[in-house]
Amino acid sequence: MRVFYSEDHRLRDAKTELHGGLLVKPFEGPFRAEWILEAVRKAGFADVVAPADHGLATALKIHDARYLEFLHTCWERWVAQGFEGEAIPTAFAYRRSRQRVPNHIDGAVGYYANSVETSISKGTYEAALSSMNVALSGADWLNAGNRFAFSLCRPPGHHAGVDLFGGYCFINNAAVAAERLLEHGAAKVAILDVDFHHGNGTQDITYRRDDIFFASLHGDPLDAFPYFLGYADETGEGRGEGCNVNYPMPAGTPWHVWSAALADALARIKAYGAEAIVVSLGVDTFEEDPISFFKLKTPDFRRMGEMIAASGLPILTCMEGGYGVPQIGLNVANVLEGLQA
Ligand code: Q9C
Ligand code: ZN
Repeated sequence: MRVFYSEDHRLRDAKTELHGGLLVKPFEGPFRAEWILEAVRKAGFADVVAPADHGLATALKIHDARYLEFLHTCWERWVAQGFEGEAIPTAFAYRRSRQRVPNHIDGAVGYYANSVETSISKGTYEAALSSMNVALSGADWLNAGNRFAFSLCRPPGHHAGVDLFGGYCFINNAAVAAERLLEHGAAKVAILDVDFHHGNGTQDITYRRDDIFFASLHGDPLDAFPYFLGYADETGEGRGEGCNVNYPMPAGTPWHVWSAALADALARIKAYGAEAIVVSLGVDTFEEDPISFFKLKTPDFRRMGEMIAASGLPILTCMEGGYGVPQIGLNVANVLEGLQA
């Protein structure tokens, strides 16, 4: 298994997250990638490679061009406005309002946001691009005929929609990687999202498509972020009807319940006829995760990898969430070990 990793993830180092009415140190910070890389190396995954620069061509098939331009220029526009803190949205394109992009950066930030805990800070765009390149390089490793790649993406991507950022995400790394597999000739691919949170961005991107099957296992949206998408009756639309499946689960969900949902998702992916799986790997399903409510234990992550590998398909694993405790590293390493067991 080749591991793709870029030091440029460090450029995403926001000082503020709006949490419980306070501006706190973000749960999503550079230390996460450090913990994960260290544990993965310690587990014997020594083939760690920097990504190639892939430009924007594939990203432009996933994201709106004006949105990418917004991400590119947001910080300099925010600073030019004289604002002294990080860019945090305050006004939104709400129900029954017009959907036009304001000229003022304060309005543009709100237009492109799906949640407000995620502030845009200096270097965010550069880090998000490096994370996308990490995912794309993993996709190309599969395109070259290899069965496994681990893309240690940071910042994560699965909450980023066609033209939306939030939930610590800016560019949807897994979706861009899936597009890359299709560009290389695959007819059908699946994105399997095992992060604790619903992959609302990925679902937004893939909902009307029949060439990407999307399956997500997550905390019930009635009780968990991102709240407004991820119900079981969201099955896809138009050509994409039947190509989306959600498994919302309640607080306290343990491995034996969670793994039954995984088995069902894998059966659906097989029936669909996917030629490869992009795994959106969040280890925030861990029992000690500070912002989540599932009860997976460290050895369960190895079983998770084994179950996914039993599909027999090529697998690109892209890092998504997982917070708070250094065991996130071991949990990720366990998934990788399970995959190639
Ligand atoms: N302030 C991912 O796991 N809600 N994103 C935070 C604590 C947002 C999670 C609550 C959670 C976003 C990639
Ligand atoms: Zn998550």
